Amino acid sequence: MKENVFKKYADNPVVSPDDLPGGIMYVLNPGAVKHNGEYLLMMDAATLSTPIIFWLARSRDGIHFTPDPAPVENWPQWSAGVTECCVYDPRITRMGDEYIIMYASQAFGRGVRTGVVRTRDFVTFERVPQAHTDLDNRNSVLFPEKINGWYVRFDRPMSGECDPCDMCISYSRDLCCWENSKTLMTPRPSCWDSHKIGGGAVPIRTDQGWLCLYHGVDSTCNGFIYRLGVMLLDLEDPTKIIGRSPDPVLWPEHPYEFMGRVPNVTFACNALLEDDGTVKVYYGAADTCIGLASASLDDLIESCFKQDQLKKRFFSVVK
Ligand code: BMA
Repeated sequence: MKENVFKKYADNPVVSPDDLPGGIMYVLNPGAVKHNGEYLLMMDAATLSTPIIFWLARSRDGIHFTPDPAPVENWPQWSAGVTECCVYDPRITRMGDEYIIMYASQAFGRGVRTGVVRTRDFVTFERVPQAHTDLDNRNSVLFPEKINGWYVRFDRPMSGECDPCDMCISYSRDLCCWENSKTLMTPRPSCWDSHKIGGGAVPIRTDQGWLCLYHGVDSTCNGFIYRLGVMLLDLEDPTKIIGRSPDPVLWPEHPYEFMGRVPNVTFACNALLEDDGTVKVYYGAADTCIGLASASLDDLIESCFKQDQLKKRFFSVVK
């Protein structure tokens, strides 16, 4: 192993709390898109005493970002008496000329659920009502196209914050009502993704299948470690796993990833494919700042087919 599929930008982090005004202490886990010739990050941001809000940052070169002077305004409230008190981990999917944002939405005394909001310009936002309560479900990531007439998303039903979780896939005709939920993948015993797993970036269409980055959590006696893995899913039937990397492709290895609000965390909500075949990821590091890492699409696809010889020899549990 020890072979870094993703190369991290040498001057990471690319966004730090000090870049934002107003006592922001933590900035993390952005959704990312290219919009109007700019790289746009929609970041989680929090002070010591306020819950997480969304904050935009923009860049012409994908490296040097300027945060907006103020957080996102005009974020639509839930109807039906649900008051959102905390929002986080936005995944932004472009469909046609609009963006659909799926994110974790926490309401006073009502747990966490997936919120769905659409925008064309990141100035005005419109909520897509969810047909049922869909409580205790987050890490939702919408595929960038309908498959056989269905919207498709990853999601991750959960019980407690620290409990083991599987990664699921669900379908919808209208983005409101989600059905036909199936377990897509489970944690692998004795591996880096042994405790819980969940969606990461919006899937990228390749000629070999949907390339998907996901997060895997390992539980140690000193806490969790969050790493990123990659898998390929069938283009026509994304419940079919074509390949899953035995090793993580990105993991905490630098002080800014080890130290912060939550140590040992690398967590991604985006993956941007460039014209030259490079995949850029803006990832949350230690729940405190944002790093940039790049990999070639070909290397990521190859990782999905790799066999881990050592594990194959010693552990029968690894698929
Ligand atoms: C997950 C999410 C992320 C966070 C990560 C590590 O469960 O809540 O927002 O980055 O934990 O703390």
